[in-house]
Amino acid sequence: QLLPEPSLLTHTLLGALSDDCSLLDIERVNQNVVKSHLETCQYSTEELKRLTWNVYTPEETQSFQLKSAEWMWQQCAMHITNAIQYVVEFAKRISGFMDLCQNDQIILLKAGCLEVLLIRMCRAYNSTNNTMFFDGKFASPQLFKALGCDDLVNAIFEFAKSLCRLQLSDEEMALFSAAILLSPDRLWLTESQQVQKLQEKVYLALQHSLHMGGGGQEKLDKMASKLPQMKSICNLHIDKLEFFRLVHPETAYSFPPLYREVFG
Ligand code: MHQ
Repeated sequence: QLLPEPSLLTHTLLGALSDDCSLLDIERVNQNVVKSHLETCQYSTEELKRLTWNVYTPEETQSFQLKSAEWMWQQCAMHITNAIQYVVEFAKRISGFMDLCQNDQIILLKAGCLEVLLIRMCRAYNSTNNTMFFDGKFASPQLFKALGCDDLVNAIFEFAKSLCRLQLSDEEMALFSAAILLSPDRLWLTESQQVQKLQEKVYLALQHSLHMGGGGQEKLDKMASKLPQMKSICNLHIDKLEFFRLVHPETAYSFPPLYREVFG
């Protein structure tokens, strides 16, 4: 036999490509990232499953629709801020993240936390009835009408639906989130080399985890193909926030400080 088994070849390649990242290293990174994700994902899979049929009634939905834009924005900003705090905790628990300089930690979080939220969101999304977990129950996109950003809300729900189709496991979500958070090409990073090293390890762990599940490369490609969609949702969110700030400066000023810092 001239060619080694694929797994052997992968093994050899990994070994040859990075002496400082053995299979044992990869396993350690995997365990650390998955544990960090599970400890900080806000709602467990079981909890969400148990609540699946807790859907807002048409009356409840209508009462949200009748709220003012200011009130609805305030609520959403509050929930998003709360979720961001969990993402910050996730980042802090990734080995190596806290060894980066504080400047870079902040840059990575500011640039990546909404993308991580978009990945986590597919856990809180139910594709059978197109609803999302919001404030204790599952909500349809129409419930957010008062925000006055139907295009953003629809883009978010569409994205959740398309990501759900990939049927990512918690392990894959964890590693995907960490890889995105540790993007070495974020603007103004001072030690992007160090970030790149961390991202490489997470990426190898993701590759490794996908190969074991079968159909690996195809799934990895599909995951990578979601990145532009995530970018455009982030930009759309910034645009909507900017516009809201113009119309309701005093409400925007009273948004949670963390929300204002991350998106300001
Ligand atoms: C997280 C938990 C979580 C928390 C908040 C701001 C705006 C103009 C529009 C959830 C967005 C409206 C968000 C609150 C709406 C689509 C936002 C508001 C996973 C993500 C999740 C479920 C957020 C999903 C998106 C929601 C519902 O662990």
